[in-house]
Amino acid sequence: TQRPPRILQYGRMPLPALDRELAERYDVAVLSEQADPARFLAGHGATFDCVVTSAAMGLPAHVVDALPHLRYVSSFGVGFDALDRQALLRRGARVGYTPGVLDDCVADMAFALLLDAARGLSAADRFVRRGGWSRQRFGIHTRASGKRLGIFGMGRIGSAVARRAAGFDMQVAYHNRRPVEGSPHRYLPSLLELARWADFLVVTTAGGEGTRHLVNAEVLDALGPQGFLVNVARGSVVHEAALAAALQGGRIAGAGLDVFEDEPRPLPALLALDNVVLAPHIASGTHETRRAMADLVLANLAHCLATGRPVAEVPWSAEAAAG
Ligand code: 8YV
Repeated sequence: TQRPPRILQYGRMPLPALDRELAERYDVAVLSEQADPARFLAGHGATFDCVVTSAAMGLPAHVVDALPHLRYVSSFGVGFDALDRQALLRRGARVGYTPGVLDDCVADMAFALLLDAARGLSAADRFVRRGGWSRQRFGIHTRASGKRLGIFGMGRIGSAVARRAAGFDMQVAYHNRRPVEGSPHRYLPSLLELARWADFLVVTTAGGEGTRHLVNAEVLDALGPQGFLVNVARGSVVHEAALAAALQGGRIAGAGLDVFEDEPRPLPALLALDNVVLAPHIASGTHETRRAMADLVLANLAHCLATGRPVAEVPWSAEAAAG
């Protein structure tokens, strides 16, 4: 009998069942669980040609550089901003990821955050729990239905957000580097114009250097004191300190955030504010979606080993394009 292929797993997977399934199918070493990961890499790096990681963990250059025979990477997630592009291209490694299967759940979360921020749902929950209801009235909030929804990043996830917006009778416009061919939605040629136009600005663009801090103080001021920001993309797209200042000063009305610049550490100033809803990067975190992502991680891996190519390959050239 043949020995199963050797796999270096960078860390624990976002679905525990996948840890078990990988270990059943392959000869897996989990780097994060080695007593001395750096030493393990130095001693055994040359014995691996396959790595499994996740969008959140990424794959830094120093790890790629310690794997001289690396050929395949299978990453759990649609974002690839944390995988070191230069190092992987230098190696000539084929990189698989999991686009498509999480669009609905991420768009659901965008709407959950949007509605929560607009209607003050999390704040209302805190109010009821601390006994506020018997002492005072809960404040009046903002209508979401019928408003203007600006989508920054009209890719697969942005389109799923736009489909949901139809059910809320919202007008939709978007900004991308380029207009999306065939999109029924209004294109605005700058993010600033989109922010000026929108009541709700939802960020669904890719992360990485190309989009870093594009949502800055100027964009937030354009969104204005009645405007709300929702981010389900990457924390790096939003200047978090500028956002905290805008929320604090009432220069925007509120925000809903699933992602942060330095996860798992949201800027402490955000924690003290009642007009922002915070979630711990859970937009894809449903049984159904994480299962579908895990299946694609396994399929990419198996396909690489059988054919030399993953089923879904990272489009490096489109790095800053909408996810
Ligand atoms: C996951 C994500 O939570 O897909 C992505 O890019 O950020 C999320 O879906 C992440 O991949 C888990 O590591």
